[in-house]
Parts: sequence; C-alpha cells; structure tokens
Amino acid sequence: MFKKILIANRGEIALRIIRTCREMGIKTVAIYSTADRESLHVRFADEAVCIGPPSSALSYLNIPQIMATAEITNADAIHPGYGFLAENADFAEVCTEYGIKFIGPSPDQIRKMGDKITAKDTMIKAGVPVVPGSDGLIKDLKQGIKTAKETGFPVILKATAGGGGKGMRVVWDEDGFQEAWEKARQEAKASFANDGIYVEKFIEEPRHIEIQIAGDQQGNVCHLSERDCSIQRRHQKLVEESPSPFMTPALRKKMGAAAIKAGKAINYEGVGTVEFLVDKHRNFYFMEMNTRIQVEHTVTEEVIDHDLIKEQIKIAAGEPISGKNYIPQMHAIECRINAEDPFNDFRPSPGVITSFHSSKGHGVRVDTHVYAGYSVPPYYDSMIAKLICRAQTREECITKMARALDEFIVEGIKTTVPFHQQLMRDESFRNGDFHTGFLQTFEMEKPEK
Ligand code: MV4
Repeated sequence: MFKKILIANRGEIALRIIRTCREMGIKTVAIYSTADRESLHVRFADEAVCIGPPSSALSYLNIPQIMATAEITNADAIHPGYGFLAENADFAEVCTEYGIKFIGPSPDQIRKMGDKITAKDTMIKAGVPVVPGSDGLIKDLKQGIKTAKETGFPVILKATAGGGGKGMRVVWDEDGFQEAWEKARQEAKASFANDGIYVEKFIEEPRHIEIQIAGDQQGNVCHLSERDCSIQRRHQKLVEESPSPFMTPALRKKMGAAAIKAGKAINYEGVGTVEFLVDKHRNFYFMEMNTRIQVEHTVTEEVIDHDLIKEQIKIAAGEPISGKNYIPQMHAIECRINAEDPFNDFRPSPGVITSFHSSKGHGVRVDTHVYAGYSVPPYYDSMIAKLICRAQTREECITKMARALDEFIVEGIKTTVPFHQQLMRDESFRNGDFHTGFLQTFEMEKPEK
C-alpha cells in the first residue's frame, strides 16, 4: 500500500480524499495556490505546499511544479480528484515516468475515451449501443448533409474533442445544416484546437443516466449501479440521485452489462463512469465515459455503502475488486450548493461567508471545505458544498432533503440553496417525471422582499 499520497486538487474533493487516506493510514500532501491558504484541505493534510498564484494554469494545472512537490515530499502516488488534471493523459504519463503511481486509469485508457469518435468506435466494436449517425468524422459540408439526411433529422453535431456540451449544435432540417456546421466547427476549433465534427441522431427529451464501474489490474470489471443526472443547467449538474426514478431491474441489468463491456473493452483500471442517454422508450445509448472519480460519487457511496475513494486507492495499489455488482439498497440525492445567485441567472457570488451552519441529523451528509469566515475565491469552480441525503424511499429522501435544506445556513454570499428548496417541492420532480431539458422550463419563484 502507498505510504504518502499527494492530492493534486483543492476544495471539498481534496478534503474527501484526505479523510479516506487518514482512515487507511496513508500520509497526505496538499498542494495549494495563494488563494487557498485558508482552505481546510491545507489544514487537514499532513503536509501542505504552496505551489503558485491563484490562476489554475500556474497552480493546480502546473505539472512541473506538482511533480517537483511530489519528489520533494517523497509521495509515492498522486490522486488527481476531478477536474484539473484528472483526465489529462500527459499528466498520467509524467507520473509514470517519475515512478509515482497516478491513481486512475492509464494514459492510453484516458486517451481512448477523451477523443469521442475513438470512444464511440471502441464501443461499437465492444457491442455497446451508440446513437446512430456518421461513421467517424465529417469531412465537408456535402458529406455532412448527406449523412444527416441518411440519419434523419433532427440531428446533433458534436465535436470529437468535446464533451460537456461545448461545440454541440442541434439541426432540425436541411436548411439549418450549413450554419450549424460552420458554428460548430468554429466553436470546436476555438475551444479544443480541434475542429473534428461528427453527426448523431438527436434524441429528444433524453434522461442522463450514468453507470458507475470499477475495474482492477487483474482485469475484473463490475458495476455499482446508476445515477440519474438529468437535472442540469447549461451542462452543469445540480442534482444527482440513485437509484434513477426511471430505472427498472431489467434496464439496470442491461445498462450494467453494457457498462461492464465498455470497461472491459479498454481494460479499464480504476473507478469510472459510463454515461448514457436514455429515451422515453428506455432505449439507451453510450454518450461518453468519464475516467475519473466524479462529484456525484457520493450518492453511489450512500446507496451501496462503500467508500469509492478507498476503492480507487486499493485498485491503484494492485488489490483486486470483489467482482460482484452492487444494487442500491437505499435512496440518495445530492444537491450541489454553489456560490451562485439562482435569482440572477446563477451568477457567481464569491466572497466572505459570514455565517455558516450545515444541515445535520439522521441520513444527512455534507461534504464541504468551507466554514464561517472563509472567503470563496473567484478563481475556481463555484461549488462550496454537497448536501447528500439518504433514506429508505425516494419520497422520504426528498422530504429529508427539504428539511436539510431549510436548516442549511450560509450568509454573506448567495447560494443555490433556494433553488433546491423550490425544486424539492416541484410536482414533476417529486413524481420523477423529468428529463435533461427540465430546468429550461423550471421557473424560480422570486422571494417577496
Ligand atoms: C445528445 C443529446 C441528444 N441526442 N446526443 C450534452 C452534453 C454531451 N455530453 C452530450 N449531450 C447531449 N447529447 C444526442 N444524440 C442531448 C444532449 C444533452 C444533454 C445530455 C445530458 C445531460 C444534459 C443535456 C442537456 C442538453 C443536451
């Protein structure tokens, strides 16, 4: 087992990793930017090294600086968390060159899933269902229109280097194709320095349901059931839950088997997530694979009662997984508490938290790095806490979440708490009747004063 892990991240996930390391008897090294001096991950790690100024490019993305810190502190592994360098194949490669274990998949596995056409092609070969569309990249406008007509409108244009919605364009008919094609290429080029585009049939009102998997160095892959992440705003998830209210035992069996096929196809090592679009007839299609621990891993932890960070570390150290699939035994929901103003188009709201009280009580979990007096820096992701509730049934879980939100107090900055309070009372949400477009029509009720 590792003796010392450097955590190449910040915020709640850095703290989350430190907690598991502590329980496993592994020492931790935190890295931090000058903007994060007062963050709890700095205080709770065994060692902490300031690695640069606030800008991510000069701190949390600064590979030479991070590797130098790992060497100086004698870390034998690096945990990348999510975001920052978590899906950077070059970083994983550098770690290997330094003889430091990257806690996650191999550079090759990251690359295979990072390029969306390569990923899709790998899935087709593995027998995982994908959305019908072009066979690889579209070369020019003429071929694009031809493919779109063969696929049948509406279609969606996607960037092969994309993910998370950037460079995507929906096209409803032949007349709209040229403009969408040009815009998608421009956006992809500007965002990813890669203007490769492919075409897919546009699935209307899909749900986003993802399957958590784990694979070990011995070649075993298992699934840990699903999370429903359909409640998103501009491709930012706000609420995740497990099990999905749309799931059936038969669908879980099929999607679980498909996710395992996906993992086995790339010899996947580590925990990862296979994302699917699910249409109203419960047809499901591979969308992308995330080769990292995700923000919402906590809902899975709650329903199967396993520490997924511990699982990651054990796999990285060469220990085999149990090999059995896990089915939710409870219901869990996560609300992302962001420093954003939900009454003002979710505008970021950084600044000093003057008062802070997090929800407590039976079935309530709060993962956060903030406290009263903490100043939320404007430089990074706006998520300041994750509120996770667990109960026997979905209905009880929603009731518990509403109660927990009512006692979540943050003063000094605006947060997404009021949004979640209103969502938990929404009839369609309560009925599990929603898809990825749900928040486009959800209207926030303004406060009276
Ligand atoms: C789609 C789709 C409909 N049809 N692909 C959005 C992010 C990127 N991962 C893929 N996305 C979508 N791909 C086809 N063929 C609809 C979306 C989509 C979406 C997916 C998941 C969660 C939220 C979404 C919001 C808008 C569009």
